[in-house]
Amino acid sequence: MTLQSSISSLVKQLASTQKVTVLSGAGISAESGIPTFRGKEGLWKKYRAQDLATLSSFMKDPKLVWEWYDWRRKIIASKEPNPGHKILAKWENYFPSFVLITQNVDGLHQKAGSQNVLELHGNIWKLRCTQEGTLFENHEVPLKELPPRCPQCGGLLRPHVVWFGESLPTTTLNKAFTESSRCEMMFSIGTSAVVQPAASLPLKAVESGAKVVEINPVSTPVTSYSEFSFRGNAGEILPQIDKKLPSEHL
Ligand code: BJW
Repeated sequence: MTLQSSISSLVKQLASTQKVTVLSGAGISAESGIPTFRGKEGLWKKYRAQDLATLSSFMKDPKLVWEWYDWRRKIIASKEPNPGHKILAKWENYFPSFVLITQNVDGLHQKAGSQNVLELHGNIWKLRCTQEGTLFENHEVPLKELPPRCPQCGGLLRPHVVWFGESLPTTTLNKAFTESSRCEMMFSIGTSAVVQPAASLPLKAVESGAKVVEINPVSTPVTSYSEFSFRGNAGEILPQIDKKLPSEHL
């Protein structure tokens, strides 16, 4: 099947699909210029996850961990959503039920206009007090003081992200599993699908009777059970799907 005939076949099914759930990962922001984690140019090729993305590494050297996050915040602050983010924002108002679950912490889905985003791994623009748990939204780039301190109690602030070995936010995770099990079509976009528990969501969908659509330049564990597997960039494939959709949903 050619790319265009696969897209046409998917669009035929999407036209009568009421419930769509999407799981996105770092790859959807790659075309905006934000590095992914794995793969040739991934962050984990240059930096060790165990030195920068665990609570113990943070407690050992908060300044080092914050320097890395401050550098990433600087990169992200200068980037804009790409056509992939924008189509997903548009689909929120197109499908009768549309849920966007993301592993990304960059906030680009919201910047593109998505309003209901389930952030599984937190948000890099929020800081959390390690003493009292208070959350602060903070867009300062670069941060004035590294590591930053809580303006209320002076405690150490940490990035409000989920590190390895930490639990995902319970309510958000439960919603993500519910929405994966009740959808008719689940998109897995720009994720290597190796980090648990997020990686189990497309599997949950397929086990609950949904069809899975993958968009990724390379194959992943999701490929084997996907009904449609598009080998390409999200910012190119999503606009092609969108272009073929009827202007209004049935
Ligand atoms: C494109 C593209 C384009 C490129 N268009 N696509 C052994 C077995 C099973 C589980 C475990 C295990 N040992 C430990 C665990 C648990 C662990 C885990 O899953 N580890 C695995 C790596 C083995 N998980 C956890 O610790 C989680 N917590 C948890 O499970 O708690 C309970 C528990 C604790 C301890 C033990 C057991 C249970 C927490 C996970 C937290 C992940 N945190 C990070 C950092 C977030 C903060 C930050 O940003 O700094 O989250 S790691 C990093 O990976 C980040 C991402 O959200 C996450 C997923 O990555 P993603 O999004 O898939 O990106 P990539 O780079 O991997 O892939 C990009 C893809 O895009 C590629 O496929 C490209 O091809 C593609 N692409 N351009 C479309 N234009």
